[in-house]
Amino acid sequence: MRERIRSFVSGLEIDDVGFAAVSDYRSPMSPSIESIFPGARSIVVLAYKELDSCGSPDMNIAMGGRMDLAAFSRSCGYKLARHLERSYGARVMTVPLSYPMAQNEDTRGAVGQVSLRHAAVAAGLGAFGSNNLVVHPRFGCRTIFSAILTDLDIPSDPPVKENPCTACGLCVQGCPGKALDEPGRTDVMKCVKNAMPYGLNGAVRFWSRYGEAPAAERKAMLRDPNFWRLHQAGFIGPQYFCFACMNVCPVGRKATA
Ligand code: B12
Ligand code: SF4
Ligand code: SF4
Repeated sequence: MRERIRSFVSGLEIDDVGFAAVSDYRSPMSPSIESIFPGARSIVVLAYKELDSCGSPDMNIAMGGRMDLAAFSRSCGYKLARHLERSYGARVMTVPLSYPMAQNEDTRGAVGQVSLRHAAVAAGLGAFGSNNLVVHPRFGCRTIFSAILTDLDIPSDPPVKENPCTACGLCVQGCPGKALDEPGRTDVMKCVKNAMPYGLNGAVRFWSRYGEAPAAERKAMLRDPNFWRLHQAGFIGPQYFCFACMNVCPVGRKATA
């Protein structure tokens, strides 16, 4: 079954796939898989190499490439889920790239329903690097994951033999937000401030100022590009303005899918 699923995945032009038994998935902060999908037994993790867009100095092009990947992965995940249902009589649930995600006081909006990095590691698709990203042996850090939970009983793929991260330190030094200085931990607030200026925090700052501003200043605020960016985020969704920790990494630099 594993090889037949692999071949279906390859036909969808997905770059890599790994399997993890639910019992091998360990993510200390995330909810249990049982609480999401009672009876789930394995996680099919899909890996997608980012296009060179993510290396563009123009963040609109970089984010556009990520949005293409998000749309492609959604469609592929759905197709594979239906294939597992039809061909194997499986029960299936898809896990999105990032959103939707629980927004509550406990998680502060920074914990996914399923930690795709921990799932990818359990599925033998890479290991945690010094930037806390999962480094894929061929594609390096420029790899994005999605997953399908299923009640099919598929044992885990073997873990990667060697961590592809060489601990060169380029990602830690190259983080413009200084969010990677503490080993094994990303300072979420520092990363968000630098990488998502038009996310929730940016919106709260803008509307708090707007609420207190006199009429003339309000008019000026609405004619400011900062507001235009927030408005754009309202219809295209969250935008990243930093891809540095993926880009500076030399691992898999020249990889093609
Ligand atoms: C919320 C979120 C964020 C938040 C919070 C990040 C965080 N620290 O968890 C913010 C907005 C800051 C963020 C930033 C980024 N994100 Co983000 N994010 C997510 C999301 C939706 C959930 C993550 C989560 O649940 N975290 C909470 C729990 C799991 O983290 P944790 O238990 O504390 O584990 C951490 C540490 O313990 C450590 N760790 C655990 N074990 C080990 C072992 C070793 C040896 C080491 C060194 C570290 C280590 O690493 C973990 C991450 O910090 C996932 C998608 C998903 N559903 O998984 C994407 C995801 C993690 N993001 C991703 C990416 C690419 C980014 C950014 C590069 C932004 C961008 N331009 O895309 C930055 C990178 C920041 C970084 N270097 O850590 C990718 C990572 C791909 C990969 N190859 O690893 C994911 C998986 C999205 C995807 N579908 O592929 N992200
Ligand atoms: S996305 Fe940017 S700010 Fe966030 S950890 Fe990576 S390099 Fe640092
Ligand atoms: S840049 Fe260097 S230290 Fe950072 S993840 Fe890549 S190989 Fe590891």
